[in-house]
Amino acid sequence: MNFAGKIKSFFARTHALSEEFFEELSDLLVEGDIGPSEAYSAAELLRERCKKEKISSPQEARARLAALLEEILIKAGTRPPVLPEDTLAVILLLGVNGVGKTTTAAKIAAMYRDLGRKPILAAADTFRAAAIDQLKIHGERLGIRVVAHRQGGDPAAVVYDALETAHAGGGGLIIADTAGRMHTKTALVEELRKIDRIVDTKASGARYIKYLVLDATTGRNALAQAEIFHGAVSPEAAVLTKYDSTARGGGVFSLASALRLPVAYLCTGEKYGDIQDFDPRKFTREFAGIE
Ligand SMILES: Nc1nc2c(ncn2[C@@H]2O[C@H](COP(=O)(O)OP(=O)(O)OP(=O)(O)O)[C@@H](O)[C@H]2O)c(=O)[nH]1
Ligand SMILES: [Mg+2]
Repeated sequence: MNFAGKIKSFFARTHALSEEFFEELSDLLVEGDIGPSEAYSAAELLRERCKKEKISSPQEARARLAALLEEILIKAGTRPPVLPEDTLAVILLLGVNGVGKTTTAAKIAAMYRDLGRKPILAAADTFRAAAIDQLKIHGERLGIRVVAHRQGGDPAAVVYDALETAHAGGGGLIIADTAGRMHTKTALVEELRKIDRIVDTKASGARYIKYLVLDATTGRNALAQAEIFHGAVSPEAAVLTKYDSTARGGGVFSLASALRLPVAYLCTGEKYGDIQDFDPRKFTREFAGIE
């Protein structure tokens, strides 16, 4: 049985809010990819609230659980930023191999194109030749300009060029794909600092956003990746991909409570339209098996 099925049947079969109920719930939350300490704290907090509010039915307890999990997300902040049209914005997509950075770059570009903006895709993944071609194909399909250099080039130089293009053409929005090799912390920091410096000097007034792309199917591993990137490059928010391929996704609560890292977007497929603003209420209710 998948996680959604398990949580539904747990609340359907449990009649009393006993000690075992909260213990079992804590274990179940861990199965849903919430970190063990966060799961324990959530179950404890729920127990206290149910006692205080004299709640005795599992259905009511579930609604309270959803509410308290939603609070955790809201505390970390959630909405994707609104990008003012008169300010240049640079969006950088970061993350390890294969999480969906390039696909997400294309999705975000398509989304802004549909909003009437003129995004530019920057192929700052210069590590693999195929990565540059992959972004160019997206650009052709979407009718979006792609700034690219040769394989092995300097990613920061690609961003520099994209900034020049944006200034010259008035595009105003750069979405940069980056390489997905498993960075060592120092290499990652160095590469990113260089891009930071370019953006700071060349476009000091720009809105500069770093998104950490995380694959929902990797469960607890995604949190470990987030910890490394968070310490090294301080991403503003996460993008959770491949949510269509998992029924769990509880790692989002750990991201929020342990790292204060909110989720900006949820991706649910390989098509350009398969991206949505992260909705904490909807996500939490689904997680708790309410919808
Ligand atoms: N089902 C599903 N597949 C996705 C989603 N996002 C990306 N993918 C797929 O995941 C695979 C990897 O996506 P990429 O965008 O190439 O990932 P990347 O992070 O750029 O990979 P590297 O550049 O190799 O590090 C591709 O087959 C995508 O189609 C999603 O939300 N759902
Ligand atoms: Mg890529």
